[in-house]
Amino acid sequence: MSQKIALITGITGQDGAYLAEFLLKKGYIVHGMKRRSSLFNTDRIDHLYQDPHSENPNLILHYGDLTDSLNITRLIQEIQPDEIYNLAAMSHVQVSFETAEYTANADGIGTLRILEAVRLLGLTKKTRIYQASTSELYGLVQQVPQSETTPFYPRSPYAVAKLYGYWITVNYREAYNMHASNGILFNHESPIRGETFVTRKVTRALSKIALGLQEDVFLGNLNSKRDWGHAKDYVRAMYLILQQDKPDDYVIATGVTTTIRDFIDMAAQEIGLQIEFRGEGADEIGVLVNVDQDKFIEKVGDKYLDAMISRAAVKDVIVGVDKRYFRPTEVDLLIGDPTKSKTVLGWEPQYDLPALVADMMTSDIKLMKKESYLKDGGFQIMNYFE
Ligand code: NDP
Ligand code: GDR
Repeated sequence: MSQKIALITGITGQDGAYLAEFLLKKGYIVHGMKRRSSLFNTDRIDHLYQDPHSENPNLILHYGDLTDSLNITRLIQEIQPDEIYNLAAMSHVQVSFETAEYTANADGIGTLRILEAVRLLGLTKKTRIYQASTSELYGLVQQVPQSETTPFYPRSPYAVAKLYGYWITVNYREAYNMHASNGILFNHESPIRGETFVTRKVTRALSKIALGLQEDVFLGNLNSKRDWGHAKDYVRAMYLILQQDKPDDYVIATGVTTTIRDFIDMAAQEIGLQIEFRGEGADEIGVLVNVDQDKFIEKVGDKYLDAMISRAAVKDVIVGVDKRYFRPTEVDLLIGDPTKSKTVLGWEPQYDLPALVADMMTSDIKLMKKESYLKDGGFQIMNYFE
């Protein structure tokens, strides 16, 4: 059988990187669309990169942008993909309030551009399309837990743009008989999650705090609840959706929901730090009250222990709230019902939340230790604050 050909938009993002790795292992030829940027932006896929001069590379990157119809049409014509995974998006909910028009263009109309290109090129029988839909569609939730039949109520320009993407995918499926499906994915995270999403912001910050590279971290709404899974499990679901005989829409979630506050607590405990939260709303703080010394030494090292014990002795503040991170309209509670994906796709996540937290903390401690060595060696380290 000849090798299957996939096109991944958003290949330089978290999901694009995991999906590319997954499909390459399955023997696919993977084409990825990346945006031109003034710095290299392929960190997440560099380990998969093959020199284009090598014989028959299986990973091929192309410049492109979801806002450029001609580019998309030309790429699809050249590549003639069996499967398109449309993962590219301006994916930050809070940023979408500041860049609403661009978000609508990329996340909403961008989806239309792909569907229409496949139709115009006469590829409706050959090319299957996966659309990266989102639990943000449920927004102000109308039902708990949320399933494929729960009505949508989007609460941000991002979610409204994705609502268009969802429905135009359904419409092209029904109007032109296309194999086009939505994965309604709930939040999924990993060690390569973007640094400004809350989980990664927390795991990075706690790692830096433990290593004495940072004093504290400021966050927004600690009360909201999310259903968090591991991105590695979620890209497997994307693949399974496109292997079905019939196109359809699926919720991918764990069915467990947790507050941001509890996530911080779990991440801190993973390295032996105990945080107590005091106060409410914008006045809430998280203070360091205890250090599990054996755990801290095992996970972080003894070099940094005394400093942490001293901070715990005075109940030092390590988490603060900054109203800047509050959203004009918030999504308070997400919890998905993955029954359909489990029964129809046979999808089962391998990571639960504790395993996800452990994976992220282990990785960020390692990453920040590198920074620490650089600092000790007299080199400047960057402070990537939001
Ligand atoms: P990331 O933000 O990590 O990656 C987004 C990708 O899209 C990056 O490769 C980015 O390129 C690219 N991109 C952004 N704008 C454009 C554009 N105009 N043209 C072409 N490429 C563009 O997102 P994730 O990997 O986390 O998510 C993948 C998809 O799934 C997104 O569509 C997201 O909205 C959706 N989703 C994500 C969930 C999650 O919890 N992670 C849950 C549900 C849905 P660059 O690297 O240059 O910025
Ligand atoms: P979300 O993820 O908006 O659910 O979108 P994010 O991690 O940004 O926020 C989750 C919740 O945490 C609260 N929060 C903070 N969020 C950020 N980013 N930074 C903070 O400092 C902070 N403090 C508290 C937020 O208010 C929110 O309630 C993600 C993206 O990947 C989308 O693309 C995807 O569609 C959805 O998940 C499912």
